Amino acid sequence: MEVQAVPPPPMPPPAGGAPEGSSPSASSSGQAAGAGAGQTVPGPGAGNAAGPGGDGGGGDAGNWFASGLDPGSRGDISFTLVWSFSIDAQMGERRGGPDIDLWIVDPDGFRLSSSREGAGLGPSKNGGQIDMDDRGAWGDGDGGGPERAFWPTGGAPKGTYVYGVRWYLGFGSVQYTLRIYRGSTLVQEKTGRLGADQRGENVELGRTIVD
Ligand SMILES: [Ca+2]
Repeated sequence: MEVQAVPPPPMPPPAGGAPEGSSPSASSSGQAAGAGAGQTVPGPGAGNAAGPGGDGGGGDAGNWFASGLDPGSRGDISFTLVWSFSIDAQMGERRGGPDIDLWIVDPDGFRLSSSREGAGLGPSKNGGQIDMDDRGAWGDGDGGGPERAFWPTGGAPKGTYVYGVRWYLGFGSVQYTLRIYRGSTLVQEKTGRLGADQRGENVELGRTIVD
């Protein structure tokens, strides 16, 4: 299931376009999440986490963050996941690309996951939910995300949120960018590679605290 509560993303770049150009470090910048930490949300054209370059890819990670259409920065805390992938790795017929998933375990122990295996999209009792799941070639999405989760203003429980990504279906590998916002402030960003060889594994990327 895919729920789209925002306008659809721009069309992905054609084959031969640019895959992820993320930083060489496999993860992280910006530890959370104290008052005043982090940086403001970049405006249109800024903060492109998936810039051009590379050898032919798909997904619209760069478009989303560069176009100002980043669907994060809502509620008390929100998570946005995008990824880019190689069209050449999609066996010809799966041009929508891999389906990777976002997961979060909230301070109450509730697991939100777009994989929906022993988890759910929510809403949880505290209002947390995944309201967008890009299933790539296996759904209506075009691959690349965004996927997003958020807790509405005044609803997010205090405590530690553990979050990560999961390979669900597809071929090859992706370069992902996961951003976490407290309100409209970007407080963490994780980038890295996820591959089909990690299918089914809940890869933990980090933790963030709401206090
Ligand atoms: Ca997905």
